[in-house]
Amino acid sequence: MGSNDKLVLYTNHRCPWAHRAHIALSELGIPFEEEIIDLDTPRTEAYLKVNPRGLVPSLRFNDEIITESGIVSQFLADAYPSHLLPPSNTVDGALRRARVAFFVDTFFTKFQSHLGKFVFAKTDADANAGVEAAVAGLVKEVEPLLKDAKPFFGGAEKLTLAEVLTGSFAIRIVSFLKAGLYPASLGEAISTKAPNFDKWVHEVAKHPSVTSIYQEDVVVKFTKARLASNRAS
Ligand SMILES: N[C@@H](CCC(=O)N[C@@H](CS)C(=O)NCC(=O)O)C(=O)O
Repeated sequence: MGSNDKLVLYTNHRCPWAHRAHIALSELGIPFEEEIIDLDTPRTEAYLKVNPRGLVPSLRFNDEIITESGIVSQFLADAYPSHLLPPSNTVDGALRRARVAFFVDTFFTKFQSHLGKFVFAKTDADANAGVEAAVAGLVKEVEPLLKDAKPFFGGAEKLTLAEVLTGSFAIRIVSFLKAGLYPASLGEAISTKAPNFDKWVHEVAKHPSVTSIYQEDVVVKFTKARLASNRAS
């Protein structure tokens, strides 16, 4: 794509989905403007015209609007071929897309979706069941896919689209364990039963493109408050 392209990212730095677009833009080194959307108040009419769902992120690319974090990230990786993903019209590019898509799908359906239940659970029993299911999915399904990760997906030297799409969740796992938000048993299970993931998650969590907009204290405080209110209700 051309150097005259104008990109505006509608975002909020607290949001793990919007964080995906920031990781992609940082890795691609594309200049962009940022418009912060306040998620604590109703969306403005102007923003609802950009994204009628009222969610972040959205991307304005010249006169076009693209919404949904996975679609925004894939668009950026396709529009600006790079180390994140080779061009799609090559066998290598098509295969990488298949491998990345399978990893990201496995990460979310077998692992992260169970971990997500921890924060939203109303009882300790449900929360612990979520962590147990997450560990089972991690060990059986995610860990084998990171076998050659040295340190990034598929043995890459730099972040790939796989880390663009999962990195914001990886950094939260490390933060939430450190802050005692997730139980220590999760950290122990990761280090003893999923060594490939253990290495990968810590590499990803310290990468500058992943840390750049991440405000750990804000996210941890917000998540602690959410967890407490879910348990109280
Ligand atoms: N599937 C969407 C999810 C985006 C999403 O849930 N964003 C949240 C913030 S993390 C949001 O905008 N929420 C609006 C609200 O809470 O009113 C995506 O991947 O872009």
